[in-house]
Amino acid sequence: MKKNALVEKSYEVAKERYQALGVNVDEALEKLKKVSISIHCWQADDVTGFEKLDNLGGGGIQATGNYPGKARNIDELRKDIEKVLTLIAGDHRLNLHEIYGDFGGKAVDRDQVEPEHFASWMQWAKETGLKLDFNSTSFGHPKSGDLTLANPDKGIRNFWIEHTKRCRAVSEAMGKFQNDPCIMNLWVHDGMKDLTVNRLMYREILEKSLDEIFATKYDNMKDCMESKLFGIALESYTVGSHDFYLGYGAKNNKIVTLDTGHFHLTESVADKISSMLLFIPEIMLHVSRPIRWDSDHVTILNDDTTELAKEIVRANALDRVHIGLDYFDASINRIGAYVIGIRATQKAFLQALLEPTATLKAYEANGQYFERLALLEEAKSLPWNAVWDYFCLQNNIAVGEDYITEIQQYEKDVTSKRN
Ligand code: RNT
Ligand code: ZN
Repeated sequence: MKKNALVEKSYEVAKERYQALGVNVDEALEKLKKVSISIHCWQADDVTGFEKLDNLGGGGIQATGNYPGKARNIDELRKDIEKVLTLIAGDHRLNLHEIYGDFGGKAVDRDQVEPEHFASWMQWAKETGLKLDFNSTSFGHPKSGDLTLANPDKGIRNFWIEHTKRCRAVSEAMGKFQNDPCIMNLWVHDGMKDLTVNRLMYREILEKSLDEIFATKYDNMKDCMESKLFGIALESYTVGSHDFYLGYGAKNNKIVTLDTGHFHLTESVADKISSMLLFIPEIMLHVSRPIRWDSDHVTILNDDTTELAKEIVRANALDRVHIGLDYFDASINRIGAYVIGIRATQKAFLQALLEPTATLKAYEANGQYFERLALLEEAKSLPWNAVWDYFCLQNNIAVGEDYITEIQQYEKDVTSKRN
């Protein structure tokens, strides 16, 4: 039997199996199609960006590996993203960082950025069927140091405040252009390597900086703020901790970003969803995969990812949780890295959408805990994969592992020729 016919046949069988458990598979597929993923632009070039400032310095972030073929300019990055889009189903978003602006070969410092530097991105995104999200960039700059928005030095702090304000204006322009709010993520690495005594003071400064940055109200952009546990060379103290931003978000009605790589490895990020949604308007996700520490490995279909998706679906919160990816593996084919991570995230949401949640909730309400555990176990091996294959077929994209050869071909034709 031909592969497509096999996929269709398996789907029909799977559908009946799910139906018997009260799960509507077609409905799940429709919902999955609407799960929009904010694809991070920085996997394509290892978080380098296209700034023309000579004096790139200052830490904050780091990609490891040197697999050949990274995007060297805007055109190459766009080509790579276009290739990725041919291998995934659904309507998605592209998440840009400020350092990816179209600066036309000019040195535009971070406190000089304007919406016009993203005009070509907006146009291209429109033509490509993508919506844009945005990020201010406080790392990789001579003024980055260990402290940016939380810096007691007024000159440095004001430089980053100005940068972040301008990034909000860029986001507003993007949101207006695409007629859909642009979500702007604010992550600063601010912290200290060693034992920090005045932990309060830096947090007070960060709070004041944020108040100043957010003073302008916009209609076409939404702010979110991302915490971190620690950074390399900043191991002892992070000014913008989870508690800090959760508190700030709850008090000021701001979106909080959860990067799944930014917590203690035994901490469940999935369990945060239902608590946080009671107190903040929305959540932004950076779905990643920590190994030993925040290592930003490619997202895969593991328990962390599936539990996260399930919690969002169980809380009926697909409209309040924005799904973005954040990893940068420079040691493997970068287009492949994108496709694996996006597909894994979609598979996690598909599994969540196919869960017999109503039955599970009823068992729980009745105190039938054996039944709840048994069905949770059985649900893991229900034929969701047949539904996944059908989803790919239905959307005219490579089914199963077929995308491997397509990426190999693109490598042969395109990325291997970059050096
Ligand atoms: C860093 C944060 C942040 C960055 C991007 C590039 O630890 O996760 O989201 O990865 O801004
Ligand atoms: Zn992140």
